[in-house]
Amino acid sequence: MSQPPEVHSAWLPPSAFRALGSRRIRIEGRGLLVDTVRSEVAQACASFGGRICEPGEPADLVLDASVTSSEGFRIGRLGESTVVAADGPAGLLHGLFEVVRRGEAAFDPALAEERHEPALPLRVLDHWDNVDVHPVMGQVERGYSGGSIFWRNGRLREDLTRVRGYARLLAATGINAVTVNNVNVHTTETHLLTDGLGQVATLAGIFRAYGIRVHLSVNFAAPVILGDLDTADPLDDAVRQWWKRTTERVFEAIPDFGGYLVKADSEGQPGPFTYGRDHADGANMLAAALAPYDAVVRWRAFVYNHRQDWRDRTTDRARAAFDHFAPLDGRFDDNVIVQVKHGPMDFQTREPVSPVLFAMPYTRLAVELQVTQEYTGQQKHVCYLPPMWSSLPLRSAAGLTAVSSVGDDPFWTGHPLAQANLYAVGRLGWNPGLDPLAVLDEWISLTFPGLREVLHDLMDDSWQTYEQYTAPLGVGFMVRPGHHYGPDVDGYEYTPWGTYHFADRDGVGVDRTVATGTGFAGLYPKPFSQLYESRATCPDELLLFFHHVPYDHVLQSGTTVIQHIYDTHFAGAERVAGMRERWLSAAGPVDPAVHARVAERLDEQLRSAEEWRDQINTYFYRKSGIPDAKGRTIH
Ligand code: GCW
Repeated sequence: MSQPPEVHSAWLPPSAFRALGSRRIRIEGRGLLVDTVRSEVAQACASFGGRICEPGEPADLVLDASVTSSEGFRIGRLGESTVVAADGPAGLLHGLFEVVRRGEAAFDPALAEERHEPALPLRVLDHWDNVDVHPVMGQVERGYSGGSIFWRNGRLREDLTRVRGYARLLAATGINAVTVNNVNVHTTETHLLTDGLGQVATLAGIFRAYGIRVHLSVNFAAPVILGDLDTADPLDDAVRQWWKRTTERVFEAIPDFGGYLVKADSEGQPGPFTYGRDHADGANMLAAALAPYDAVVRWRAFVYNHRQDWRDRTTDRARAAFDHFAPLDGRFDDNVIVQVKHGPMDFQTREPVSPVLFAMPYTRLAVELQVTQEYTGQQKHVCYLPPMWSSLPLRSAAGLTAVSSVGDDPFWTGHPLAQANLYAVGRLGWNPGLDPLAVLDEWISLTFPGLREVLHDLMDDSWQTYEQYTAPLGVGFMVRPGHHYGPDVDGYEYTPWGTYHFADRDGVGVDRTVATGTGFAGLYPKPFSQLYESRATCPDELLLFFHHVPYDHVLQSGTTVIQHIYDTHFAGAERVAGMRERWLSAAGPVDPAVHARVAERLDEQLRSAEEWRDQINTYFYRKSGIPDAKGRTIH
C-alpha cells in the first residue's frame, strides 16, 4: 500500500529550532500558552541537545511571562542571557517564535533591546470551508489546496493532527484568530451555531493552545433556517432574544469565542434588507448579543447588485460598498468591525485602495485580503502578493483579515511557494511596516534555506509578472466565468456581474470620472480624487480602472495603451519561461517532492501565461486593427 504523502513542515522545519534547542532555557510563567511554550522548547531540546533549566539556574535564554493579556514582549540581553520578557502568556509565545526566526542571531551578545507588539489587535484568517461538499463550489469555496483541514464527510474530521500543526504555523506568524466556515453559510453550516457547536468547540480547544481564537460565519436568517422563528428582522424582540440566548450558549461551550462574521445581502445571502432595515441595524443586533463578552461582529462591506443589467451604464459595482456603508458611519456599535475588501471590486490583481477605508472615521474597519489566489493564479502560478498589500492603509485599521489558502494538500497551499503569502499576512498584520521582500526573505530562510537566490529570483516580482500577462492597466477580470481561471476577455462583458471593460474598436476602460463617468473617482479624499480624475495624472497601472481611453492614448511611460498591452504580454510570458528554466536548473539542493511540485506548476503557469498573452494580444489587435510596432507574432 502506498503511504500518504508526508505533510510539509512549511516555515517550522525541525532545523529552525536548532539555535534554540541546543541551549539552556529557563521558562517562567503560568498558563496554557506558557505550557505550549514549554512543550515547544522541550521538543526542540530533545532534538538538539539543550535542556530546560530549573528556576534560578543560569540559562542562555530566559523566557519570562507576566500575567496580562497583552501580546507584546521585549527581547534583549541581560548578562550572558538572551531574555524575552513578555507582557503575558500570548506575548511569550510570540517571543518564542521571534527567537526561532532569528536563529543564532538571537544569542548574539550584541543583541539590542527591542519591544514588539502587534499593530493590529485582530489578525484573522477566514476559511471559506464548507462542512459539506457544495455541488458547485466543492468543499472549500475558491480553494486550490484540496479539501478542508477541518471538515470531512459532513462533520469534523476525526484526526485533527493537521489542525494542531496549522495552529502552530499560524501562531508563528502572529495570527490570533481563525474563522472555521465559509461566509456563504449553507444549511449544514448554519447548524454549527447550535447543534453543531460541539465541533466548533473541539476546534477552539486546539487553536486555544496556540493563542488563536475561533470565529464563526453565521447566517443572518439563522433564526428562521433553524426553524425557531418566522422572521429574522433585526429589530424584532423575539429575534433579538434568540440571538442573545444562542450567543450565551456559544460562550458556555467556548468561553473565549472570538465572534461572528457576516456576509449579508450579498450574492444571495440573507440580510436586513428583507425587513426594510439597514446594515447598521443588522450588525448592531448581533453586537448587542455579543456585548457581554470580549468578542466582535465582523460585518462585511462586500455588498453590491449581482443582478445588474450590463446595458445600464449608471450602475458601477466599484461604488457599491461606499454607497451602502459610508452613510452609516458612526451608527455601528463599538464591538462591530466593518470588514472591507482591499479594493473596490473584488480581489483583482490591481485595484486602487477601497475608498471605504477613508470614508468611515467613526467606525472600526478591518481590511480583507485574499490569500487564496482566486484571481491571482489559483496557486498554479507563482504570485507573491505582499508588494500589492504594502500600499494599504493598514496601520489605522482595527484588524487585518485574509481568506485562507490552506487545504489538506501535503504542502498546505497546493503550490509550495504560495505558503509565503500565508506567512506574510500574519507578519504584516503584526507589523504593517515590514518590507514585503524582507518578509519573503524570512520565509525563505526558514522554509527553504538552501534556495535563497533562486526563490528571490522567482518570487520577488512575481505579482508584477502575473499582472503583465493578464488583464491590462487595472481593467480587471477578463477571466473565465465561474471558476475564474485563465483568459476570457468578454467572458463577463454581457453578464449581470458588473465587471465590464467596455472595449470597442476605438478604446477600452471604464469611465469612473466625476466629469463624464460614474463619479467613483470623486469618492476619494483629495488629492487622490484629483489624481484619479485626470488621465494625465492617473497612475498608468490604474488608467483603465478609471478611464476609457483610445488605444493610441500615450501613457506616462511614453508608450501607447495598445503597445503597452502587446509589450507587457510578451514580456510577462517570456519572464515565466525564464522562471521555469531557472527552477529546472536549481534541481540540486531541492527536496525532490518540492522540486517536482513546483516544476509541474511552472509548466502550467507557462502554458497559461502564453494562453493569456495570445488571447489578450489577438483580442486587442482585432478590436483596434493597430499592429505591434515590434512586428512580433500576434495570431
Ligand atoms: O470573489 C467573490 C468570490 C466568491 C466569494 C465572494 C465573497 C465567498 O468569487 O466565491 O464568496 O467573493 O467574497 O463573498
